[in-house]
Amino acid sequence: MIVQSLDGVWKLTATNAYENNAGISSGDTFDIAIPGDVHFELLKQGRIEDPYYGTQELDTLWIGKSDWSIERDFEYHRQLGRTYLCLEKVDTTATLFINGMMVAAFDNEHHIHYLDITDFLDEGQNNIVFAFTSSEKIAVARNSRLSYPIPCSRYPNDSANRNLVRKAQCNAGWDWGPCIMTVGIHESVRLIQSQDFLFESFAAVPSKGKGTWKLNLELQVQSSKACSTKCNAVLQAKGKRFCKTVKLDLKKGNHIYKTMLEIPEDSVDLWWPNGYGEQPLYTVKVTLGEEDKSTLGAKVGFRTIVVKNKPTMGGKEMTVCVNGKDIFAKGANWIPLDAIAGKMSAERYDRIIRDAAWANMNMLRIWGGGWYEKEDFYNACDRYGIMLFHDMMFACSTYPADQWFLDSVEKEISDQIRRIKGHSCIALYCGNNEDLGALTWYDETKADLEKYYKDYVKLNDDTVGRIVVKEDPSRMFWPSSPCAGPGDRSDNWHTDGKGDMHFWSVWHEGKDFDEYQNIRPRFCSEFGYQSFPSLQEVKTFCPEDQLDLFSDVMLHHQKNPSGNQIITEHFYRLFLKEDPSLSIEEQARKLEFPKMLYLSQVQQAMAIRTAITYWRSLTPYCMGTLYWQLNDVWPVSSWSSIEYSGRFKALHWEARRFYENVTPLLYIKDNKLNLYAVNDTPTKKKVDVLLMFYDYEGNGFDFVSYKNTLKATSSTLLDEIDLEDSDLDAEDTFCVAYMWVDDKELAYPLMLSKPKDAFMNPPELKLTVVRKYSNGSMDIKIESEYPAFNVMVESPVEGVFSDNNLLVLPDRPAKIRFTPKEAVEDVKFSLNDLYSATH
Ligand code: BMA
Repeated sequence: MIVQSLDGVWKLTATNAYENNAGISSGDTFDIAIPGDVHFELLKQGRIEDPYYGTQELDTLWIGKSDWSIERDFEYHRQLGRTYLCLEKVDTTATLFINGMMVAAFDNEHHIHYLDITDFLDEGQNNIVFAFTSSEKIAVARNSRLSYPIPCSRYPNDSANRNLVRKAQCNAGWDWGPCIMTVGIHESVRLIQSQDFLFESFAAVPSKGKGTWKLNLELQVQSSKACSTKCNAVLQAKGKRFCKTVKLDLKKGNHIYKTMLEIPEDSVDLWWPNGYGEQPLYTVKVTLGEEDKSTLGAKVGFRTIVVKNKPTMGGKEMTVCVNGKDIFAKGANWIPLDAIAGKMSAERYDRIIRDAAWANMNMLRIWGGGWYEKEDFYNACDRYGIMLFHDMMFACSTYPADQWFLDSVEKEISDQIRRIKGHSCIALYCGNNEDLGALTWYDETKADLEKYYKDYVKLNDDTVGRIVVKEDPSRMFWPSSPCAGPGDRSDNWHTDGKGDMHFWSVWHEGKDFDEYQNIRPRFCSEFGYQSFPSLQEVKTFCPEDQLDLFSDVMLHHQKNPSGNQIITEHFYRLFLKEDPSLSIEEQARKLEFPKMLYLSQVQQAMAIRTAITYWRSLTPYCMGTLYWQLNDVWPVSSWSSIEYSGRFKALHWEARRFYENVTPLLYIKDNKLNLYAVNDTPTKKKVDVLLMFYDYEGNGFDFVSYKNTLKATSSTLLDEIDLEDSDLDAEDTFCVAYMWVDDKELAYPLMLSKPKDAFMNPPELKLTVVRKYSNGSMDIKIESEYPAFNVMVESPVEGVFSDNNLLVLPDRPAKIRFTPKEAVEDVKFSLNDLYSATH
């Protein structure tokens, strides 16, 4: 086998440039690095302004409306029988020419191609061209030919009919994302020469036997003729090598060949989700061929994983069970890493997945409006023990059920499942995001629900589901998120007893945070609350004269039309006394901009904490919470807990606390203060808990202590205090639940009234750098005169804090560490706290 990379500098031509203010005309040519995309390249060369800055997204919309070609010349010398062109993530509608001859046409970004191009190649110089037609134009043309409408959800600034082209749906714009209709090839382009066959890929999926592990190997081979060959599989584990050699009789064409390596159970250690143990990964290599050999390798983790969906406790559970242990799924929803594919990198994937694991998450849901992720993403999830709830890439829409579409989807699903199923992190597959619900969203569908439901079933159950199960029967196929289970059309936005829920009544319907306590979900796979980015983040896209919530730029970076209003209106429910003579917008306009940014983040953290605290207290009735959303594709006001730049919002700091494996949970419901202790681990835990009551001067005036042994995977009610009957003065009391478990001390504060009614005092915070290390890190101490809540330390230089969003009590200063990216002499830290932001 001979591999020749075609990566490197190609030539980009604007073959049909749409009207633009970048001075680019049809026929203009540029260099382009492949893998890469047009936006990334033009930005890198300074040909377009940064679409993430100001309102400049609008100035780059023309790129997606234009046609482009990407081409290069290359040397080729035939040495072996056949030559194949290997392609992935060709984005999207394109025709491939080699030496002027048409080879193939593409219109699904999620397809993987191994094209035998031997007969198109010349000895010596060759030319390869990908001629891209605007996906947007194709989508609009397809729409005009439909015999009945196929509606999808639309966003303030979007590309029409995105549901008629198979590319990442959020490229067309979303309620947190810009419209950036990428064009390009996002993975390496390779030519492979081989004698009789091409060993395209293999997947290694472990299954448990009696006292053994079976490593099921599936090899995908394309053969130019019937022949027989040798297959040699080697697994390296704990200093041992396990091998198997079999003879394979290859048939002409594309086929899957199966073989299996069986090893004693104790020759490998188990792979566990984050928080439950280690994530050992073992290397397996498969070699095919004798003289002309091809070897492919993979890393595999040994674990069993099932999703239970049995009728239990009066409904239907959704419980992830790994190695026989039920796991409370803790995490968030994942959207693509960046709106511009060229900006994604292995380092960024590693950092953000590590940051999810740092926050005690063990699961992410790959949301169906993005794409089947890059290998770097799955590898990071395998390494950090982050399980995946994996949607197939359909979201918030109806889709065609015509044969051409079904055929395209069939190849998409089988290509992708074959590619990803070897990853230990994948827990379950799901048909789509909200498409079942979307059937009731549009006038067209409401008018003929049964017709659209039939189409939905044809695509989702009969095509997507069928292929998923055929390609990987080792995982559950969950029909849609949310849903109550196969064939059940319940409204899982509001019905809570079965399957997974998307609970949006607080954000989209404007209910109070208490509303989270009015449902008892079995698994809540989406619920979110927006916040603004931090001031430093805002400054990356907003000029000084636009630092105002209602400026054009800030409004442009808020893609949820009611977003700012929902956030600011809620400030007056929670934090600020209303001025009845003014409207909420007039009041909000008077607030200081930086304070609003901070306050919105504290508010978001409170919302999500309220939900998760209550739902975790329902363990094991509820067995999963995945908030919306972990990350951002560009700097924007959104539901994320990590900003585009990677900086944590208050919510992400809070997530590490509310997702602790063993933790106190404190909440008020129906005017009763509930104290729970939850234990997610598979073993008993001895805990000491102290519930301390303080006034706002900081005096601890009462306490109750508890000693308990918590059962595995359980939630234990330690106390319920009726606030009505107690003599506690809610407005002058907050409490802190302290827990000592293993070597940790945890502290979980709660105010007994709304912050706006609490008698908080100005804390007079004092920050001191108490120690500096040679690597530039510094230890910081924060002291206060009076109790200070949600203290956020910010640094003007880039770096990492060890903790933030802190509770500082007069006799309990906070101590954290800051490690700047590059060593600096002094850092001028700034501080925010709840009192100062609201007075
Ligand atoms: C959910 C998601 C997304 C959306 C989010 C916020 O339901 O599935 O489509 O971004 O709501 O509105």
